[in-house]
Amino acid sequence: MILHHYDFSNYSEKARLALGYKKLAWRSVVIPPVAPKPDLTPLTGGYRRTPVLQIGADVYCDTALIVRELERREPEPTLFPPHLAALADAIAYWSENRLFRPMSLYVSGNNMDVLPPNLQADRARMRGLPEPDAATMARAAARSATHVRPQIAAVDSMLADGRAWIAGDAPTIADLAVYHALWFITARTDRLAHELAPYARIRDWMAKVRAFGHGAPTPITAQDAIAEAKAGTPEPARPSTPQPEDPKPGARVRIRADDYGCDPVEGELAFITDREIAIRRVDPVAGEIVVHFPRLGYDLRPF
Ligand SMILES: N[C@@H](CCC(=O)N[C@@H](CS)C(=O)NCC(=O)O)C(=O)O
Repeated sequence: MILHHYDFSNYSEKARLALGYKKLAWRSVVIPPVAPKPDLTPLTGGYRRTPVLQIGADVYCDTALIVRELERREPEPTLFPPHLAALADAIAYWSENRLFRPMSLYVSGNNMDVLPPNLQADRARMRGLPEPDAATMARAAARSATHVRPQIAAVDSMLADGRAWIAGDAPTIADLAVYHALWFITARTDRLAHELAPYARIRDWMAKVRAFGHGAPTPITAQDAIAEAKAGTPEPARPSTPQPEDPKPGARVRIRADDYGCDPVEGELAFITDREIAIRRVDPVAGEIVVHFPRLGYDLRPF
């Protein structure tokens, strides 16, 4: 397994913790935090977000699918215990789609001096927005603080009944999804550590999640990762369970994220299920690759 990631990426932290929870060995390629990513996009066909999991000539985009793929290959210990999995998915959705955006604006606005200088311009471009100046960033940070604090309090109330983990009596994907949003507060500096100071329960729970560790990474170069893809053969297509409106396997399709970082990936539909969309493409540099996406959060069209 090869994870393409970078240190201060919170979604990468989610994937690293999933690898740690399952005690997996993996190879690590550190990618740039901003576009262009010339050593990543030959593998993904254009997807530029972080992280990406590569296993030979199969490439898994988005942590929603990356963690499911880890689970498929290494079911134990599980992050989807059947009695908690549906609730855990809903909590993860809330954390990543409601809590994290204001968190990101609040934290970034307070750490502009330690972030890469071209980061804000890149993120604005990624969202189709004009580049913000420092005063705009500071105002957005202040507004966002007011949305972050009640949601930190909501996390505290999730733990208030004495449960060990966010969704109940066992670790789930919700622990990783809530953790990475809160990890971001102090990932770069301790300036906002005071936001967690009143919450001993949250801090104790975060220490338990942190203790999952990151598994056993070994560094490799992006060139080695591309060479491995080129030398490999994608896994055979799994059975498809298309819905009536879906394109059929074999169709030419285009897929893109439906929220931000919407660079399209084009190819031939390899298989499609309720959870996963796999697209086969032949890259001039990396050869034949199957790129996998979660269904939810992605827009798939015939092309
Ligand atoms: N839904 C995606 C979101 C990934 C995401 O937004 N990652 C951030 C970094 S933490 C990103 O891609 N930023 C732009 C970049 O790294 O190029 C996932 O779960 O993987």
